[in-house]
Amino acid sequence: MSIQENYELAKKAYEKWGINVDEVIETLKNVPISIHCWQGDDVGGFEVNQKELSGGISVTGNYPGKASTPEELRADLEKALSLIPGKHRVNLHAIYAETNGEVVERDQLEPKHFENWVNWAKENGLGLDYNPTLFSHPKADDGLTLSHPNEEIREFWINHCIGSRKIGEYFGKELGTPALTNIWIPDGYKDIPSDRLTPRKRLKESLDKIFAVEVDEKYNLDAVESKVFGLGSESYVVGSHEFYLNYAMKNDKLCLLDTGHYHPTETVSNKISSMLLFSEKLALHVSRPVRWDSDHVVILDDELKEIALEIVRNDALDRVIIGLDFFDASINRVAAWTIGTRNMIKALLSAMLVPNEYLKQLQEEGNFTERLALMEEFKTYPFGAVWDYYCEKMGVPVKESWLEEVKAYEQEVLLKR
Ligand code: RNT
Ligand code: ZN
Repeated sequence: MSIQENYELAKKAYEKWGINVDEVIETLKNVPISIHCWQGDDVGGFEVNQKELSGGISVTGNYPGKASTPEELRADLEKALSLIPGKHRVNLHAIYAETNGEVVERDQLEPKHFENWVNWAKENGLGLDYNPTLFSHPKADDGLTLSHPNEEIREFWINHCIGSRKIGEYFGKELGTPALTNIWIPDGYKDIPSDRLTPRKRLKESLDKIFAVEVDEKYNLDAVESKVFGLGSESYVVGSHEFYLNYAMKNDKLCLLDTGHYHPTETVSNKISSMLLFSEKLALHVSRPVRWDSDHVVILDDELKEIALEIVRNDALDRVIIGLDFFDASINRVAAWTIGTRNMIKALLSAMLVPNEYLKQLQEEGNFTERLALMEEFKTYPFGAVWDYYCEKMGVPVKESWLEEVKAYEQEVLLKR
């Protein structure tokens, strides 16, 4: 049976439940995923005085073919994007600036250092998002940045963050879609602190200074990302969930929830509805923690599906900004992007192919038997047939055939580096 025939059959099965599959496909087409550039080079970046990755995050593996120039990274991204259905965004970090071999301190970075990225984004019809980089730098060696006791160090990072918001604004203006500029800092302590308050007070003051500078929200949206622990900050993280949740609510900023930044039995899927009741927009870093914040490639697991359901059934596709955040150097990096992003899209599609309104109604009526029965039965509905049709329609490889393209790219490009 052809993809089309399978699709027609699947469509009938869903239509019985009032799901308009053609409409679902139209909706899905317009949901952008922000693809993180840093999977392509193990969070390396292109700084002239490149330092080792720090900040309590870590990439393991040494799969060959890592991108080491902006041209290579963009070529790899283009390859991955050609295997992923839909129009998406690329998420950059300050360390991916292009400075023509010159040393440019992070607090001196300007839009011009991202001109090539912007031109490339225009050519490829992509939006761009941004992150200041507050790690892999001598001024972050103490494991403290915006909350550092030393004022000079704090000022340096404050200025870097202000400059970053302007770079985000530049992206938004040039590309006609607002950039999300997300601040994540590694600040914390390995061992039990004797004072939890003072560093948090300093972080609060630093953020106030960063956001005191006017940047047009039409072009740039600010987000803050919390964390529960990192390597070397096991006992205390200054920018905890409660810290940023309160900060964001009071100051009208976006909270960014990274799925690897909570206690192991705590789920981001269960947080989305609460967040949406109190703020217009919410940002996500979809990642996969395995026993810890390990940043494994996103798979189509129960939590990913639940996150997608929470976005879809709460009608929040334009309120939740979906970004990815994983870095695995033990497998082909183009494949890592492709697998992770396709899975995110699959999860959204599968969430749209559920009679969400009817299931809500059953819950309201207290009919938990039918609720459970249907939720389970829908797990084996022919979602794969719709996914295959969607890939074909969007002009990207169907099923695992994308892997052949990655293998060829590996032979022709990656292994020759
Ligand atoms: C670290 C945070 C952060 C980084 C990126 C590189 O734990 O998740 O988002 O992964 O900024
Ligand atoms: Zn993250």
